[in-house]
Amino acid sequence: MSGTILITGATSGFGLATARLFARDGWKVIGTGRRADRLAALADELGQNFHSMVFDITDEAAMASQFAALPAEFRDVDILVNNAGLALGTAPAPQVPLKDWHTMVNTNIIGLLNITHHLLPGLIERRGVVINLSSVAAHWPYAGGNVYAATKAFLRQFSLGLRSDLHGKGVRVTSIEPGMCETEFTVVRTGGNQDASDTLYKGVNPIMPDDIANTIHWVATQPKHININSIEIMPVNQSFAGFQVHRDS
Ligand code: NDP
Ligand code: 8X3
Repeated sequence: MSGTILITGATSGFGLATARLFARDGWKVIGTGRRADRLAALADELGQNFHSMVFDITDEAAMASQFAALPAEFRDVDILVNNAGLALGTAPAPQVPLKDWHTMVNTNIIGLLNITHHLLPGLIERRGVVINLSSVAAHWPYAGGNVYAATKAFLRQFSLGLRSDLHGKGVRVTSIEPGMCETEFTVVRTGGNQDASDTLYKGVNPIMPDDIANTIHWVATQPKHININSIEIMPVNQSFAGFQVHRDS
C-alpha cells in the first residue's frame, strides 16, 4: 500500500519520524513546518518523493499559497496527519499570558482546522485517512494543563465528529493520544530549557518519536473497512494520580 501523505510539523519529533518511515515505505511525503532549513535537510535526505511546504500553520493565506504551488504529483493527498502543535508553559491558568493561550488555540485548533478543511474534499474523493495528534491530556486533567489540554480534547472530539459527518464516505479518522514522549515538546513548552526537558524524561523510558510513527503507520495501513477511532498510549512508567482536595480553614 502506498500513496501520498501530508504530515504537518515534520521538522521535529513525531512528524519527522513519520515522514522518514513513510518515505522508506515508498510513500510520497509532504512535510510542513516553519523551519525551512530543517525541511531542506529532510528533502536532501528523502529525495524526490519528498516535498516541503514552509508556512506557519496559523497563517491561512500562507497555507493556501503553498497549496496553490504544490507540484501535480503531490496533489492527491491520501493521508493527512495533523501533528503540528505545541504546549506553552505549565503555570496555573491565572498566571498564563493570554497570548500563550491564543498561540495554542491558533496552532493546535485553528491551523489544524484550516488545513483539514482545505484537504477534506480530496480526502473524501479518495476515501482517505485523517490522523489527529491529540494527547492523554484530552482525558486526564493535570495542574498547568489548562488550555493545552483543552485543545487536545477538542481534537479528540473533532475526530469523532468527523467520523459521524463522513459516515458512508469511506474516510477513516483516528485520534492518537500519547502520554510522555521525548521530542522537542518540553523544550518548546519551557521556552527553550533543554535541562528541564532532560530532567523530565530522565529515567522515565518515555515513548520515542519512532514509537508514534509506527503507530501512525499501523493505523493508516489497516484494511480499508477498519477504523481505529482512538488510541491512548503511555510509557509503562507513567500512570495516574488521584484528585487533589483543598480544605477551607
Ligand atoms: P515537537 O516540538 O518535537 O514538534 C512539533 C512540530 O510542530 C514541529 O515540527 C513544529 O515545526 C510544528 N509546529 C509548531 N508550531 C507550528 C506552527 N505555528 N506552524 C507550523 N508548524 C508548527 O513536538 P512533538 O513531536 O512531541 O509533537 C507533535 C504533536 O504531538 C503536537 O501536536 C503535540 O501536542 C502532540 N503530543 C506530544 C506529546 C509529547 O509528549 N511529546 C504527547 C502527546 C501529544 P516548526 O517549529 O518548524 O514550525
Ligand atoms: C503531551 C503529553 O502529558 O505533557 O500532550 O500533556 S502531556
